[in-house]
Amino acid sequence: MITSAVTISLVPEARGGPFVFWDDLEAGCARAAALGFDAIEIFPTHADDLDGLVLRELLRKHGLRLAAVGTGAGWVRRKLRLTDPDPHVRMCARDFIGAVIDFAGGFGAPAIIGSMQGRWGDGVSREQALAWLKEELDQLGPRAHALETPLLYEPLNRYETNLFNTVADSLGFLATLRTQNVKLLCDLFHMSIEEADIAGALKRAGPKLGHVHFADSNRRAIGWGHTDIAPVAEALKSMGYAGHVSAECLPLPDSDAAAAQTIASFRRWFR
Ligand SMILES: [Mn+2]
Repeated sequence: MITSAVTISLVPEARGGPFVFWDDLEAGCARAAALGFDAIEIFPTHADDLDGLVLRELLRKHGLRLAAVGTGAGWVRRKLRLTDPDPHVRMCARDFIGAVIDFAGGFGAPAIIGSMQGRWGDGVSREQALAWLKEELDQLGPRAHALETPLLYEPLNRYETNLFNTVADSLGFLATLRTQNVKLLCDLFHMSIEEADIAGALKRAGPKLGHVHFADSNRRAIGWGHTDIAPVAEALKSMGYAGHVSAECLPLPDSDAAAAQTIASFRRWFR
C-alpha cells in the first residue's frame, strides 16, 4: 500500500525551502496527524540534535511513523559533501550521513542523500567525483543494510547537481555499486524538469524505487502546478510501489494549506 508523509524541517538555515512544516517537531506531528497523514519525514540539523525518546513518544501519541530522515543540513550548515576534493570533508560528510542512517534505522526509516552528493567541477573531474560518490555509497549502503533499511539516493535537477539528473542515468550508476542497498528517491518536482515521461521513469526504476517526494511542477502541493498526476499515480500503483509519497513542497500559501492540499490529492489519487 502507498502511504502518505509530510516533511518537517528543523533547520533554521533552510527557511524558505520546500518543507511543509517548520521548526517545531511536536506541532508538526500534531498537524500531520490531524490532517490524516500516515508518516512524517524529518530534516534535522544533525542526528545528535534529535531525541529518539521524544520522537518515539510523539510518533506513538499521534499514530505516525517515521518515513525518512534527510541529511541536507550537512551541506546547508557545514558545506559537507561526498564529492568534495578534501578527504577530510568527505569523511565528515560520511560521518554526518552515517549518524542519520543509525538514528533513522532505529525507527525502521531510511536516510536520504540529496544535496550531500555534491557536484563535479572546480578542478574535480566528473570521473573523480563519481568514484568518490561510489566509494562513499559502498560504505554507507551496508551500514543501512545492517539496520534493515535502504539508503536513499535522490537525483536532483540540473540546477542543483551535475552528477545525475534522471532516473535512467541514476540507475546506471547504482548498478555499478557493490552494495545493492541504495534505492532511488524520485522527486516529482525534479522529474518535472528532467524527465520526458515521469510515469515511464518511475516504472523504469521498478523495485529500485524506495521513496517518492510528492510535489508539483512548481514545487507547490500536488494539484497546484501543471504535472499530470493521473499517469504518475497509475504508474506507482501498477508497479506495486509500497512506500511513501512524501510532501516535500513549498509551504504556500502557508504550511497548513499546503498540507491540506497534499492530503486531499493523496486521497484522490491513492485511496
Ligand atoms: Mn526532494
